[in-house]
Amino acid sequence: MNKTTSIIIPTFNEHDNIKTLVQRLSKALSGYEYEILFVDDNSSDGTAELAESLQTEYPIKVIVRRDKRGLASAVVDALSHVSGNNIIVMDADLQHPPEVVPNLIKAVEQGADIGVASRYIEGGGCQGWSFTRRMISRGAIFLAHLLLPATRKVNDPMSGFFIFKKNVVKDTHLNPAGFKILLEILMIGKFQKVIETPFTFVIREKGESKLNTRQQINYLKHIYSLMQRTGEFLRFIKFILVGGSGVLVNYGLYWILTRFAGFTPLDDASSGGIISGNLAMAISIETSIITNFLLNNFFTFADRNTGGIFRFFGRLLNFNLICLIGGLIQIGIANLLTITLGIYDLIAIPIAIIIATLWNYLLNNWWTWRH
Ligand SMILES: Nc1nc2c(ncn2[C@@H]2O[C@H](COP(=O)(O)OP(=O)(O)OP(=O)(O)O)[C@@H](O)[C@H]2O)c(=O)[nH]1
Ligand SMILES: [Mg+2]
Repeated sequence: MNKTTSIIIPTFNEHDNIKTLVQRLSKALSGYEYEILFVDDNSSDGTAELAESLQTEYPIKVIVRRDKRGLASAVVDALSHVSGNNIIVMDADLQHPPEVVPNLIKAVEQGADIGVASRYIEGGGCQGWSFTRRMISRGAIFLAHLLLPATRKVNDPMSGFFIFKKNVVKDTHLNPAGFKILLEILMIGKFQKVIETPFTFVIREKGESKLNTRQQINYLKHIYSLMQRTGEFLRFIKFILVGGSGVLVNYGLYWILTRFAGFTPLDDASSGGIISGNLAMAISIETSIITNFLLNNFFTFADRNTGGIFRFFGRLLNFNLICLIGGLIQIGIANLLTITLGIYDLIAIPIAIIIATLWNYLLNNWWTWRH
């Protein structure tokens, strides 16, 4: 069994950091079998040359890419050069303390397929971050947890410091845009167990940050691309189709009850339509909620429809509650748009329906059919 750990380190103009990095890694990893792979995107400050000069003393490979840029794609390219079965990814700028690497190796030894050095568990943190950067980071994680359910197992799916077994990415096609390679691996890779180990993301002392607004927009594109590739976008479309079928059930049943089953139509006030018509409507609404629930349970969320009869009824209750609040949201927004803002009702109501539908989808995805 090959026990080598391959440490992939993407670099772009990190000349002033890599010597210290290699020295600290070598100290932290004495007694371990390991190799370091620098993937450099043709830095102009001599990073690759310095890395090559360190090869005489340390187990280092240097890959230089002359026609490409990008952190995540650098990691993917490096994968075809690794000789170890366990692969670590980390930054070159010492923000990922090399002393944490043995803890990541331990995670794999304890049976994890993926080990994440996490800022957002007990004992972890971010040094010197402004309130805004903290909020952006938390918001990015929230978005991933909301839209990409497989990431919910991990508190810090945005971490750039992690380990994984080579098998996790075997026969997969990784295609990340931007910075977030762990996100790609969590969504596309094959794994069972993840262990997180805490670390503090320290301040960069040398060299410059390459994280910019463009990377943050790339992140949104990456989430959308993952939603498409993993079927999460299709799930949303299915939910909408099921919702459409619910409208037909709702309307159709009201028609049957009031025309053929003895209920009085709502507009027939003189012969008791107010009570009987509303009752027919309430029965129709609840029936459509139940048919929507069944279709979503066995179609839209068929892959997450686990557990016995109690879970089933628990979900039905959740679904009812969320749809009820969704209805109130629709009424609230429609009132706000028309009465307070003076918007034409036939424009206001579709807007309110879209918002309520998003609410229904996201909440049910998050809670009723929790992954
Ligand atoms: N090969 C390669 N490496 C890159 C590229 N962009 C960034 N890196 C490396 O990826 C790591 C992380 O980049 P940073 O700029 O430090 O990003 P960050 O740590 O998220 O942001 P800061 O906290 O501002 O430093 C560093 O080792 C960079 O040298 C790139 O386009 N190609
Ligand atoms: Mg950095």
